[in-house]
Amino acid sequence: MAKDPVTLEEPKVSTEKYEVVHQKSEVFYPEYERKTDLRHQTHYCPGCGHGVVHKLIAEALEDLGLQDKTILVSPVGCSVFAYYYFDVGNVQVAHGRAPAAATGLKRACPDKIVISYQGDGDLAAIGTSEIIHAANRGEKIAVFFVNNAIYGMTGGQMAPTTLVGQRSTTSPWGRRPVNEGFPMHMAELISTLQTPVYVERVALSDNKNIMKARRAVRKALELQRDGAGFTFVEILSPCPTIWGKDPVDARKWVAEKMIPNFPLQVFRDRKVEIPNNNVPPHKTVAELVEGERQAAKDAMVTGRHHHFQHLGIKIAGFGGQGVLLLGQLLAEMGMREGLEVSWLPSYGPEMRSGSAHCHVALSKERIGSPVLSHPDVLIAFNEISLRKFAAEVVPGGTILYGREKLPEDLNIPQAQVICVPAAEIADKLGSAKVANIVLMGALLEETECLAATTARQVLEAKVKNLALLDLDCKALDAGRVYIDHTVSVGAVTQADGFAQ
Ligand SMILES: Cc1ncc(C[n+]2csc(CCOP(=O)(O)OP(=O)(O)O)c2C)c(N)n1
Ligand code: SF4
Repeated sequence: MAKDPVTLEEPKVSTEKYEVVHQKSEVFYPEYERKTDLRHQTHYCPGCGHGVVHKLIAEALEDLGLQDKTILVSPVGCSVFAYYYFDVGNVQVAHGRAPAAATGLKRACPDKIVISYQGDGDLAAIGTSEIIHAANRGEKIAVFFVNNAIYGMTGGQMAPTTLVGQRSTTSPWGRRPVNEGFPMHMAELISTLQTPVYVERVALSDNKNIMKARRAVRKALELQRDGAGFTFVEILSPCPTIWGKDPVDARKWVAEKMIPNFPLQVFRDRKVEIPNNNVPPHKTVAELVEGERQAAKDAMVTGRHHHFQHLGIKIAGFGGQGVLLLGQLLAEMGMREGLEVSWLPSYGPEMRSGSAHCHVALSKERIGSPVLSHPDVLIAFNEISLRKFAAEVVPGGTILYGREKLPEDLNIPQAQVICVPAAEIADKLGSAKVANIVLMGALLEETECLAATTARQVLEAKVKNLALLDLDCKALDAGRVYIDHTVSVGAVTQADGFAQ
């Protein structure tokens, strides 16, 4: 006999007899839109401390009336989705970078309350330098540091805060100080710095301690409201799932194992006066952009006709030869002549002698990409760069090679190659340093892409040392004259310096 289909009925629970005393703070969204269903619950595991910390922060923001002024920076870690829950300004950042992002936000919007919410992997491992320097600068941000002694999100790797003897997937025999070092005490570390105004460690081990944590969270936010300075609250927090415990045992573990290792304490609670002299005048981003725009307009050389729609120039050589600077000067000149420009540098970790190149685009239209796969012009300061990039130049393009002769075995059929012994010319003028400006002069003369008068204006604006400016102007002229001479002599063969 066929059975009736089973239907699930909504459980009938009457709330008539009950008064609802626990309500969700209005700082949380009414519904969490992370998923199409389960819009009333977070993604946290049952018994996870993150949910409790969220609640403490939300209630404090609500009670202090700070919801509309708050920007919460959420980290990478289990709390990555905090922005789905808090109805405040939200930014989610790369792993460990929350204090750096919070710094930028607070400096750009000084009247906002900025919160950096971080786990122990995020704050004490990949983000160690960000948190220490933000604390040392005394950034006016509230950091809530949820220490659960493990990487929760990624399945339980050892964190800097993992206890001695505690097992993790990356310390399967238990953490051994001889191999992995001792746990890091971030609240203690930060309280050695001069600038923080408030540093406290609290725990979510039992209701009494949760009430203390509540007070600490509130106090940190009050201090932010009052513009006091850097505040740091470390919260020892259960992670039942990764610890392999039920929620009750996980709380016990916080009390019995974590607190003895990470003592609960107020490490710092004081007003700090930081001398505020010699601070540059504060301008808003809009004022700065407008100022730059006006300066660019004022400096613009108008009325020049450019014979190209788009010109791509690649400049390559060693670090220290002025490769990148030459690109910047050309871009600046292009701007002054009313063109769209881009400058894209690329260099190795070495400051000097490593390879360096840059792409400069000059265009009458907006530039789609600053990367030039096929430049119209290559300025190669040395043989390595010439060999590496010559084939990229477009057919009919131009190569300025900063040596007297081309290597004999090198054949570059598609482009016109002009050899300009820039270092020798610069040397004769008094300094090999201006070889890049010699090449700039050669480029302007050969391609007529930008005016020599603009080059002089840019040099005058950039070079403050008058002797050097004089040398640069001479180098510019010398590069131009060299091309004039080469072209007028005309009959120079490829191996000697000029090739078609
Ligand atoms: C640059 C980068 N490196 C590594 C990761 C992988 N990763 C994601 S979360 C995480 C650790 C999170 O641990 P914790 O900050 O303690 O937060 P919890 O999940 O325990 O709350 C790591 C290493 C990543 N997302 N990005
Ligand atoms: S893994 Fe741990 S920290 Fe992450 S949500 Fe679950 S209990 Fe919380």
